[in-house]
Amino acid sequence: ENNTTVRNAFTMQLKPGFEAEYKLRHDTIWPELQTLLSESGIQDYSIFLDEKTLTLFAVQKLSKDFDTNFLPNHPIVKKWWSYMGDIMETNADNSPKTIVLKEVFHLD
Ligand code: RM4
Repeated sequence: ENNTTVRNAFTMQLKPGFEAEYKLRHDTIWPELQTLLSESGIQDYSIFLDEKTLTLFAVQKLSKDFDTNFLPNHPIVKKWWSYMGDIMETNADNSPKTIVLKEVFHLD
């Protein structure tokens, strides 16, 4: 990796039976959310599904000056989280339950 980005990874949890729906909602992600995520400094963002456990594995490449407080407080993100809340394990504020992962290996 170069010195202007950092890697970030975390897991979320999908509810049973919503595998296709989760993919569909991301295939048709709101354009305003996509723009917001990019402009916030997420330069690369993938989500993988473990079909056995329904764990969602998210991995991102973030700008070094990425502000972790910006997205969770943005109205578009809050609206997306409320929209997604019926198919994911969530906290009381509709944000997805996440577990931050520790990097143990990287090969460029
Ligand atoms: C996920 C979840 C994440 C969001 C992505 C785009 O379902 O809501 O928080 O970053 O969508």
